[in-house]
Amino acid sequence: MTTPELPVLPPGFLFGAATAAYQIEGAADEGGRGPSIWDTYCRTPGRVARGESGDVACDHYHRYPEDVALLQELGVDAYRFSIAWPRVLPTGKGEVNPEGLAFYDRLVDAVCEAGIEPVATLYHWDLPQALEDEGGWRVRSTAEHFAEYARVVADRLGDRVRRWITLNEPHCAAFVGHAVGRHAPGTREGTPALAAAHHLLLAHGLAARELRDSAARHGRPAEVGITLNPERLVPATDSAEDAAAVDRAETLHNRVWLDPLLRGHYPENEAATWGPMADGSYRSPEDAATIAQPLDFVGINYYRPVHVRHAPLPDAATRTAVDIGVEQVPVEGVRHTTMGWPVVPESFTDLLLHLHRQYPELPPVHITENGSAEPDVPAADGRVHDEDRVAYLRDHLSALADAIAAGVDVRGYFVWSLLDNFEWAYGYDRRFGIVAVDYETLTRTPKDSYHWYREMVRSHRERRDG
Ligand code: GBH
Repeated sequence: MTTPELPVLPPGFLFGAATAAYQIEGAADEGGRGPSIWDTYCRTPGRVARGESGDVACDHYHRYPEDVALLQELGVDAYRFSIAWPRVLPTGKGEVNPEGLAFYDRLVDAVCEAGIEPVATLYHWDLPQALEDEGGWRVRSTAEHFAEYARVVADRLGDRVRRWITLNEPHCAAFVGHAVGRHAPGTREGTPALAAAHHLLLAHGLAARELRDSAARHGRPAEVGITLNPERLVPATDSAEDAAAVDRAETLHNRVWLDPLLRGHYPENEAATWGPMADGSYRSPEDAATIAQPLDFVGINYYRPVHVRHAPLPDAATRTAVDIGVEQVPVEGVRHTTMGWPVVPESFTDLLLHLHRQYPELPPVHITENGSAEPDVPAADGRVHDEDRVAYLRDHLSALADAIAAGVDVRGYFVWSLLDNFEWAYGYDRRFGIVAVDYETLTRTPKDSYHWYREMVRSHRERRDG
């Protein structure tokens, strides 16, 4: 393996790996789990490539001891996983399912016994279907039920889980789910998508309170954060029109989350971005303070830059919350992954510096996801020589080190993903794992990138201890 130089991160920096429940667990009908909006979406013809679903996925629900052993061998400090709300509360509220909680109990025990810190995400897109039937994220009651769920989980796991992530990428849950329609529930709406965004923020705030209350009641430490996917937005030209397009896109992707979370109000160009769609009818005056609670950290998922230009608006009658007069343009002259995403490590540095300058109040950052999907062809020797992924990880960790050197307070990095898994609407053929999964035999095979990352973590620790 060619590892010219390994990126150097500061002492105390945390290394981890990440996964999400619906993408790896399988066992969709076992252990009393209720259906989620992703079960429904996957069963709707034409939604997911080849009609695939998370029904079996990596069968992590049964094979978690093997996966924890892989993490231990990898030598990471922390493991970021998500808890499936419909396993804990099959209809999203009311009666707790003891079997569901018991699974996470066993998982957390195994992770701790391996000497790894468990970092739990409460919501990685698997809303209980019963709550969707009552309006889902479009209605306020879903945020209240989320808080109840947060309390149940914190009371049970809070003796071992110290770091909590309330939501993963609420941008995708709100806008890809309710406006683009490429994620569950798969609708194309205007104001209801903006209401979903607001109720996700509210859910975060209410849950943050519950997590801290639970910790205080039990006399335990707790750190609360949220994971966002802010975009590095680059104008296609230096025209004033494209600059205005970037400004609106910044609001749709970044400011609509960061302004309420860090500053207690929505961005001032809300009306310029959404017009009458952002009527605020779903907001109540005390929500701002609930949302803007102090954050112990913010999680950032980064994969690629997005280049955009001005575009005409569709008819008012068909306009959704993502129709803001902006269109994406291809990024030329760089390699693209199997997701069709351009590989531009410098823009990772740029994004972090941009956020750091724009939000002086930004709390410490954890990179909660970064990685790449590659066509990992197993070699004759039985190994997977994924040198493109090794280069991606190395170059992005260097870009991260550059951002830290320039003053951004980043405390940790979680590679996406430990395992090849169910890549949402793309199904199983997009592979992000540092461990290959054979979906017929469910055999796990560490790729070269796994060995490289292991070496990276080892050399970091040696520097720290040595
Ligand atoms: C993350 O999402 C997720 O947290 C993780 O579960 C996932 O496996 C991983 O990254 C890799 O994709 O608006 O129709 O063009 C990635 C964020 C990127 C999801 C862009 C939605 C846009 C869909 N996403 N994508 S669309």
